[in-house]
Amino acid sequence: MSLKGIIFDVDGTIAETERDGHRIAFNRAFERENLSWHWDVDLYGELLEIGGGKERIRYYISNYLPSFNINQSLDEFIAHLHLLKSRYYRQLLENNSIPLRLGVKRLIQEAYSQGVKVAIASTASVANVEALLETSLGNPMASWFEVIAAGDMVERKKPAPDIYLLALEKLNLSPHECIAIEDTNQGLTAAVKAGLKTVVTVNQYTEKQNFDEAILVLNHLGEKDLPFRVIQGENYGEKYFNLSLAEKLIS
Ligand code: XBP
Repeated sequence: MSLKGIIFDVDGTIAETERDGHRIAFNRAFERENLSWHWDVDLYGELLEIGGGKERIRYYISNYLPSFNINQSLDEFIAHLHLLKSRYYRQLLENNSIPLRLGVKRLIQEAYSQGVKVAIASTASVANVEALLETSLGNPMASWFEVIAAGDMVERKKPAPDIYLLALEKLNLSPHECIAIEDTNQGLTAAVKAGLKTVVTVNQYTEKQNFDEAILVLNHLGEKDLPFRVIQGENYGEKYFNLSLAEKLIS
């Protein structure tokens, strides 16, 4: 098999964490700090254009709150707010873990059992990625990820290719030996710029985005008895996303 690695994006791809996970945690942190900010579902959809929680807060302050002022450094304020938010996010996951998207667990198991490496390339912070993997996959599956490339490990976040390039370097694999799985246009751009063939599984926030550069666009990865719907691309007669389809897509 030429396929040696699968690199997963996290938020929105492995699990639907944005609307009912990160968004809620941001709002709890704002309340805790007595800020009258509230990110509703639609506003959060707009803010998702900005990858990274700290970057998203900074963007919100400069674009939505022009007269906002504080008596401390803005960097420190944002770092503090983000730390609080990350604690609430972990609590949310621990109390009410967010389920994995359809087909994700099966694909990880299939890859692991056939010696295909699995890795993460995410804009979210390492702590938040690990919290999701631990609560949704548990052990030992969470430890099957050979590489977790995430958050501030690179300077430029998606749509820059840096996080995917880092994942490839740590995997010690070249792009043509791997496939990436993403859910957003920014993530797709990052993966494609890193030279990776990329499959997109859309979700509520991303279904209207442009995915022309994807090798395949699906509603989800599917299961034997719950086939995917192909939105764009060739599925080679397969009904759910498996290693055999991945192999054909990278060949
Ligand atoms: C998702 C993101 C993250 C999360 C919040 O990244 O852009 O910023 O929304 O996580 P990906 P943090 O889809 O690449 O996994 O607060 O930890 O940044």
